[in-house]
Amino acid sequence: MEIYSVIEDKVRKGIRLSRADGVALFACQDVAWLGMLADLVRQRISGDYVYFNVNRHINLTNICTARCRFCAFGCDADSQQSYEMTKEQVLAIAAQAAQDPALRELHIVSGLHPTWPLAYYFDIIASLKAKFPHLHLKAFTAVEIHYFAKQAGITIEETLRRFKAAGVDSLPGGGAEILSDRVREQLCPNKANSEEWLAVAKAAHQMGLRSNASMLYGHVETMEERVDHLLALRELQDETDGFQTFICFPFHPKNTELNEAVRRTSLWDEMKTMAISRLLLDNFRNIKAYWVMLTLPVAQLSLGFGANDIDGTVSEEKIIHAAGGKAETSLSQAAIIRTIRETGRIPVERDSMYNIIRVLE
Ligand code: V47
Repeated sequence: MEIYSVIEDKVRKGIRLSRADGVALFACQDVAWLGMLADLVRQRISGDYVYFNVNRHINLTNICTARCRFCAFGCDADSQQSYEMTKEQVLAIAAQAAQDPALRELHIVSGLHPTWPLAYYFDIIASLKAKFPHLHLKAFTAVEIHYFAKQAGITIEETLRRFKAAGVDSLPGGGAEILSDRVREQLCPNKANSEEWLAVAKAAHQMGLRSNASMLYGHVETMEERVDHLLALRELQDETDGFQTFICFPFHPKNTELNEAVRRTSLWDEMKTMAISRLLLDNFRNIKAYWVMLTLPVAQLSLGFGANDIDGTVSEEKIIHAAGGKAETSLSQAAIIRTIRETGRIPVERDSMYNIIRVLE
């Protein structure tokens, strides 16, 4: 049997795909077939529900010591674009967002600030928790946690333990980029490496903090490196079952150092990558089509390529818009619900742990 018939047979029987299968899938240009297979797995794992949540992004600062070559958001302290939020500003943003009684989550991701002490972050988290105990705080990527621990000279476990005690409820999935030291050496040598990113996720899961996983693709990586990235996540998920969702981020080159060298990848590649992620990550319940990154029509199309989650209302996205992101910076619940309904699926409002708030049959 040729490899694609073998793969289809495996998917239909629920047999795990191998590395060679993953590489073969990336070489396949039959995007309709890939979508059909991914949709079959999506249907089997999560049925017709498509999840969204009501959330607010807050980026405490864009000053960043890592200065990754793919990032247009981070800058040096003396840049004209740099900003730092005070605790009062953060609380004011949260208070304004919390006027919407539907708000359930604050998503907090920032640059790696050179001088802010760890106590500053604990204070912000503890103050947010005290004022808004009903809000889930999804805060600090594995890269940030790794950086904070190093700065403070304490272990990853101790850093996570203190953040959990202060009020962090889960970790967002950013900073994974491509888990390959070759790629990281080229793109982001000044932050957690592959092993360190995975070690933080594992430590978080082991202490009961769930996290998300992501992949930033469409830059200097090979297809084999995409497959190895997905398999590294799958292996850790086998061990901990602590990842809630997987998100793939197509690289946006505008205003980054790579703008001249790399073109934004195609819609074709975006759909293939979405589908192959769904197929390889057989132990992930949720695949998120992050509309901010993809734009809303592409996020909608992704629901036919394995995705079952469309993220949230977001409000004021900064990271992707700095890199030329074309989607809105915020969406109403009505727009999200309409987008899901147009696909014939059932919109489901969820909380940050994927508990169902309401099913909009
Ligand atoms: O870590 C940065 C990526 C991430 C670019 O966990 C870029 O639910 C494309 O973590 N082109 C930050 N991607 C966003 C993030 C996130 C967003 C939404 C939901 C969740 C979640 C997490 O964005 C970074 C990096 O991987 N990124 N620059 C760029 N130019």
